[in-house]
Amino acid sequence: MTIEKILIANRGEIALRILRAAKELGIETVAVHSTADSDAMHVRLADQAVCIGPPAAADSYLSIPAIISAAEISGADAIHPGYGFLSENAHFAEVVEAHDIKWIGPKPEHIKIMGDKVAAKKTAGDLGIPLVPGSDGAVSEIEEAKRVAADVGYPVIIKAASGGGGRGMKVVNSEAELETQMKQAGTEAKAAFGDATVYIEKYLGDPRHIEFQVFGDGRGNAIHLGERDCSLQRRHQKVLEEAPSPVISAEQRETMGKVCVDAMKGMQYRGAGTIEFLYENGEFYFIEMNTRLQVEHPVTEMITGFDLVREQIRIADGRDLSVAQEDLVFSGHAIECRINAENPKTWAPSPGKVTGYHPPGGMHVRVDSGLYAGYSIPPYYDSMIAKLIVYGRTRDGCMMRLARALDEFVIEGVQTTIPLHQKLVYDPEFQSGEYTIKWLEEWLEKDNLKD
Ligand code: MV4
Repeated sequence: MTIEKILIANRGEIALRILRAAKELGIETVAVHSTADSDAMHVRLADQAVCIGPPAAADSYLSIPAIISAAEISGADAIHPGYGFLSENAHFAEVVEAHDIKWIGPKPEHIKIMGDKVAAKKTAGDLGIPLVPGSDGAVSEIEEAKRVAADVGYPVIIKAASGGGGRGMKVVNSEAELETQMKQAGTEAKAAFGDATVYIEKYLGDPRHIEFQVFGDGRGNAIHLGERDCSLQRRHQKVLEEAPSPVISAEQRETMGKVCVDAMKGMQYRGAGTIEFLYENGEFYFIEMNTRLQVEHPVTEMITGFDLVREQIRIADGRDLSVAQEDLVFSGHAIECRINAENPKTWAPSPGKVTGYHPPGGMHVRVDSGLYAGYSIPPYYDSMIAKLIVYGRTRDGCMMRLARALDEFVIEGVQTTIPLHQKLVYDPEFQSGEYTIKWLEEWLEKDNLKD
């Protein structure tokens, strides 16, 4: 290892996750934090900590000058961005590299391409990944929009090129609605992202969201680590993720995995990535690629035994991939529950002091969290306060263990989404594995927590 000291440009559970991987590699760690996070666990566990600004993320965790200064002052020779914040900011990646600091992430050019959803689709298609049928690039003229929509058939969906994560999408059911919706989508995209560019896709009515974890060395070698099923979402926020998907066969995994690996080899992708698909009637369609470590990465780690953060650090240090595809074995089942400090009925954030904390333990139970008794959850950031990840040899065994672990989990002083997960894990439809992206919101509508 030539990396000796990593600055972690993040907070919360992911800062701890990175810090742990670094420690296990014998690498020193630098935490950065806002004034609201002085008492945070990542600050306590790091070898060094630098305060980078006031509570507002724009002035601290998103401040490139503050973070670069912290790296220079502390002598960090690498930066890991975690997820969110600056993790998919290609400009930040370039600035880091321009300061001779190793960027623990993909090549800036690839972050840029995948951030532009039109360029991402073109790149993925050219590399042989199956796409959702739709426009060949951006659409600006209504006549072209009509042609594309008639071609793929209604309903269609209009998406913002600079969007992603579900923001700025419009479903259009007939040609009569197309023109108004096109204008509306463009106006909203301009207001939200500063870019009015939109594109059109066939609207898939009831797909699953399945994503493949990939890794490249930046020199044309790549592997995949199987898929995660992230269909259980509410308002584009994932609630529970599992690996493997309950509906993907070993043959399909191999076929799709090869498609992903060949594409990553073709672009000489570096580091960790996630290729997102919609899956319907046995077919996969590319929608987006994420050029970061994802919140739900632990379910992949549980079924492969492969440390994704350790690999990210090794790759950033110029080493070869530590495993060959043939050496990877997918075994058993893992489920992750995102535990948020929220009112489980209204979803209103519930920050405040954690008066009591008892995480579950036992075999195959992992809790990634920066919580401790006496900690005050600040109101300025994401409400996710813990991830409970459970492994079992079978999906049924995994769900039984999850129910047990949720029952053990005590978080006092703030409201959490633990009760929601307790209901979910006992639901027969969830247990059947036969759910799609619409299922959770419909299930929540049925007043599941209000009795
Ligand atoms: C779609 C779609 C149906 N058809 N694209 C939402 C987030 C963004 N990454 C893509 N999204 C969707 N794109 C086509 N052509 C439905 C969604 C979608 C969705 C996707 C994954 C998980 C949850 C979702 C909830 C609503 C809509």
